[in-house]
Amino acid sequence: MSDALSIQDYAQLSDEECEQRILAAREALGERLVILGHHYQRQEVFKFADFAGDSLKLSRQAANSKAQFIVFCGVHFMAEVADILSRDDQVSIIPDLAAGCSMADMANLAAVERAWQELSEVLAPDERVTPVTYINSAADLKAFCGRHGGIVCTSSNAGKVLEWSFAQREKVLFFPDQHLGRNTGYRMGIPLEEMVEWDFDQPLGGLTPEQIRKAKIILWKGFCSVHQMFQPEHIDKFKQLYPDAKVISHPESSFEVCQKSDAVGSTEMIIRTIADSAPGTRWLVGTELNLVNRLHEQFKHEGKNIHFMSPTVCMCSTMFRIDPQHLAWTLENLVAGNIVNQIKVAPQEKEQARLALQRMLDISL
Ligand code: CIZ
Ligand code: SF4
Repeated sequence: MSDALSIQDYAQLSDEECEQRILAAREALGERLVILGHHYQRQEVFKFADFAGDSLKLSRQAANSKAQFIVFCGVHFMAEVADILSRDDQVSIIPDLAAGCSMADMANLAAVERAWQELSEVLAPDERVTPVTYINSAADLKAFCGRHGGIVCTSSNAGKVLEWSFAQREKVLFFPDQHLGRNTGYRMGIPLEEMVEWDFDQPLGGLTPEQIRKAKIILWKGFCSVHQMFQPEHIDKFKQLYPDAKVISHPESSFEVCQKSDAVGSTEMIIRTIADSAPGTRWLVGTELNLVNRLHEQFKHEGKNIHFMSPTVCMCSTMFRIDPQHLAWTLENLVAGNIVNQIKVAPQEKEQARLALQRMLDISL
């Protein structure tokens, strides 16, 4: 172990210099290292990934790999999931600790515990409400779900997870993303009036006891700042220009956008659907820009036309924090025997969070 190398010394390096150093460090670390790249990562970083995928697929990869060091090019909650699902001797690392998720930050343990407490003034939540957290949430919220008979979901399995949840208890408290909750609930046949919004800044979520008693799903008022940029008008304008084109959106987009889309699904589903479509198909895609740009590059040779839904450039700014400079810094530190930016979930929290994740894995195989 030597003194840790400082990130300041990397800030001025060009992407090309970083590339050489990343490749050399990767070579030196060999099988001790696995680099995971989320679909929303910028290409300059994504190209170094040993595995690409959504948060869940990547965490599974990590847990099944022999590697000692799991370098997660994604955001904080993903590196936490990798730590929770991996073996004790594996180390989960994020190249920049500031790569959080603004949606995940919209729900915290204190606010969710307060909500649970307030709900108990109206009904007995531990008997009547299944707490469901989207994987885009901190580990302590996954642990909350673990100890209250709840579960985690991703955008690929939210429907199955809600079915499981209703088989346990009559209602669901869904956090932090109202849109994924509403879009999935509606698709299952739950009318909009039976899905109420919990405003975490208001006493009793801004709801009356009567509204809570009648609700099937209580939706936390969180959202993704990237996916909320997509508007139904973008779809209308596009369809005027290209009446035969198809529209595909991520379920973190608003209800109105999802209703106007031909297909709605997770990043993995979006990629699969476009890959399986016929040559010549034109798509309007409502998800993060880096993924849409990559799809455009990947499929233009098959004559598929891929368009981004918003007229403004909207990227996930926290994903963007992972750059070649931080990746080079992380890997060269590992070569020098220094572990930087390890993400380590506390043991009890880890056990309870794993329980909630395991319930999800058991039903979504
Ligand atoms: O679960 C993920 O990786 C995210 C954030 C989105 C998706 O649909 O894959
Ligand atoms: Fe979070 Fe939205 Fe970024 Fe996904 S795109 S990581 S939900 S802020």
